Amino acid sequence: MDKRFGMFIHWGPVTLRGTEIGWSRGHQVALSDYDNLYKEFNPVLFDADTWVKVARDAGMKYITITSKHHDGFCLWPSEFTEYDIMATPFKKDVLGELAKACEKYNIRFCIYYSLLDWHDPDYPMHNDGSKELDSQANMDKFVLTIKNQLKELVTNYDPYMLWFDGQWESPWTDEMGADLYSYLKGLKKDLIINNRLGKEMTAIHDKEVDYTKMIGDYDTPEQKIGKLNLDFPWESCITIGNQWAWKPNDKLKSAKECLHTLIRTASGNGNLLFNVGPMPDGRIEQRQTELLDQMGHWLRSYGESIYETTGGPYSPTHEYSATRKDNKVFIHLFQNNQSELVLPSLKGVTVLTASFMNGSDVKMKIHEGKYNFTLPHHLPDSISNVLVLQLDKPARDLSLIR
Ligand code: H79
Repeated sequence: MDKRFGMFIHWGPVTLRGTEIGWSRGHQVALSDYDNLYKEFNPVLFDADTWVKVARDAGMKYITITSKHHDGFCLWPSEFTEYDIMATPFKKDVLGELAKACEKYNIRFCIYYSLLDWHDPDYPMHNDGSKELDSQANMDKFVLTIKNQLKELVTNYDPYMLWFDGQWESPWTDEMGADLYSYLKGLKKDLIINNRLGKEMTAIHDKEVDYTKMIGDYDTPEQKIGKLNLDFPWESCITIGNQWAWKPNDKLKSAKECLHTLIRTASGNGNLLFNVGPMPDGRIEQRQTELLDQMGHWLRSYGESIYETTGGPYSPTHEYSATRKDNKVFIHLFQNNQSELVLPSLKGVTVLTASFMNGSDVKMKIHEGKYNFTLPHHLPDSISNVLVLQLDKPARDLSLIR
């Protein structure tokens, strides 16, 4: 959790059509077309070092790549299927090259793996939204295949984390999830595994979760920022544009939205797994790398307020959110046209100084149990500003102010 910021990569033959990897098969793209795209998948401009450097320069500490998404196509040479990268004209081990580059640049290498598979006849559902279960399918056999593939992945690429998906479908059960969890920990005991081995998760809907029912080490809110939680680790996965897989001219978030997404995540004590979708030729689109560069630029000045911090003590509002570390509370300001900021005072500590990170001191008055900060007309940073409260005691011990 101290790493705070990782890169999610969704990639595969579907990028040749520019439609979504998770639900365009048999919809925007005809089945017969979709299932033959691998024959044309030839990303000759793929360079693992370049991808990893983009992540590193953005301030990301780990990379999680789709080894196999719901469509069943595998980005590594797998002994247990023909439907993999070796069947394409490209014939290179994308996962292997990426794992090696991650090692070289000290970035943690992590693997996404979908538990459903539209391509494998043993899995009972053969497309997105299937209503009927195929009686010819064999879930026991399918689970064996999954275990074989995962053993292959863990043995060959030594991932730091595994990111499962698709466990909401009816053929998958919590029993299978619990069994797979202990199987994987048996293969590598310090492997970190997300909670999509079991049904209980925050996911897309804002439902209250029962942490005792979860199977996995951390929660995975999808396309939304998780709630402030100091007790259970979480990581939000969020796209830089609208689609997971590359889409030409996809509407991307602004640099400010990208940064505020990261800041709000850290303020909730969570991680951000920020998704990019590389193009079918193997490059990450320049519009995406430019945004990531801007995040990296900001983080080089303000990283102390993000990495290795704890969320809170203030609950996030539309105006601000907070992180803390050592004797400091960092107040992240989301607006830049305020003349004043009022915060409830912190109990049992004294604010020694208040100043802008990379800027000047800020005038603070205490009035009726509240801190009143006078904010200048011109703020030091054009994208996102941080007010630092220097305390006389460690900020970590402060209770949350809801
Ligand atoms: O890989 C990306 C998406 O392609 C994949 N997850 C991210 C990381 C994804 N596949 N499908 N979906 C997302 C949408 C699934 C939504 C739902 Fe449900 C499944 C709605 C109802 C069933 C799971 C259970 C989520 C909410 C309840």
